[in-house]
Amino acid sequence: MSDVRESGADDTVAVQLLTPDGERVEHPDYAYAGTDDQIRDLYAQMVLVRRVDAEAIALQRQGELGLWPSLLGQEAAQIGSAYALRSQDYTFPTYREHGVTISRGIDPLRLLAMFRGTETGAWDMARYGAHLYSIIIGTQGVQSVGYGMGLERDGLVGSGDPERDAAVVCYFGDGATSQGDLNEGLIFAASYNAPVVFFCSNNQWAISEPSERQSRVPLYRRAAGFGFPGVRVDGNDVLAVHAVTTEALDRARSGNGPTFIEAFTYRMGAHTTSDDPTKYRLADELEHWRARDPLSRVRAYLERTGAADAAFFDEADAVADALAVQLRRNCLALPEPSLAETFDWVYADPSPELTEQLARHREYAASFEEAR
Ligand SMILES: Cc1ncc(C[n+]2csc(CCOP(=O)(O)OP(=O)(O)O)c2C)c(N)n1
Repeated sequence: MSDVRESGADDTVAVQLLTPDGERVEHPDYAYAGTDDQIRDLYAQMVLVRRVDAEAIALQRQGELGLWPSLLGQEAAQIGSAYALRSQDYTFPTYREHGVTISRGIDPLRLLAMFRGTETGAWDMARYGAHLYSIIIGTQGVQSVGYGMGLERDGLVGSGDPERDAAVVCYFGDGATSQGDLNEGLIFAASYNAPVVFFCSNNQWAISEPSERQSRVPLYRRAAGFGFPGVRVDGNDVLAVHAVTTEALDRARSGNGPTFIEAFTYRMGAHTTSDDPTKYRLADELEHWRARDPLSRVRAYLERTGAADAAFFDEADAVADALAVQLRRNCLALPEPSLAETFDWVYADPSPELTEQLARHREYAASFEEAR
């Protein structure tokens, strides 16, 4: 399709193991090592997170959420990379990485609660190995390297014990690569050989700014300038994303330093529910990418090889629908937050000032009760 803008057009270099038609293909450097059972699991997870996403958009449209950044089209990048993680690894997600956070074990209701404004997203980060969402673009670059350097100094990198060695995945978008902080992170990671996988979901748009306007070279090639490997993967191919991320994580955990992964994908929806992409991009482009849908190629593979039957697909849809129904019910029933709770997650050991502020707040709140 010659009239379709395809930024970073050397698409041929992207690692691909499953074509848009669902054919498994070989690559000289990467292979998907999982079984068909695991591919079915990847598919079911992608169905699940797509369904959560659709329900969240519907809730926002009905006025129940303030905002929602959709993951539509990026399911393979998120689930494929998240499935390569071990429990001891740590992730820094952006505001769009719902598939990653759900995969880390965070209840999707907590994500809705954050965008409903009933909580600030203060989950137990150490327990889930997932930092809070990064809303300010690119900040997580330096944080990820700091965390990775901490892992290394704690002796948790390169010890040779796979149950112990850990790494960090820093998720960010193509737009974030234009931010200073992110580049500082890349430099520090190179200088200190930090165990960080920089995972760029190049969905080709930073709101209305196309990635090709922000970089003269495909993003994965920037890694060479920092002195560590960069690889472009077909971000809509869950098997390739899994294989490439697994390799990068192994490198990082074993003490061989950072990798930059550019998952070349496409944001099928609006930037957030506050955005109208028809103002800045063409319908043709959407059609071009619809044919590269991350879920339908896995489904085509599973159907053609007979690795899954109609009952499996119905079940995956039914599980996702049931979760959506439950999520909607629980979202509408979320309690109003109490101001006192905002004090809970500030310090492990609250400072005397905060303790006093909390006491004063409690007294003030109680005065309303007494006045009733
Ligand atoms: C430092 C900073 N500048 C601007 C913004 C406003 N903003 C929110 S999202 C966004 C675009 C980010 O694009 P990208 O990094 O490609 O991620 P995507 O939303 O496409 O996943 C911008 C500019 C912000 N949140 N932080």
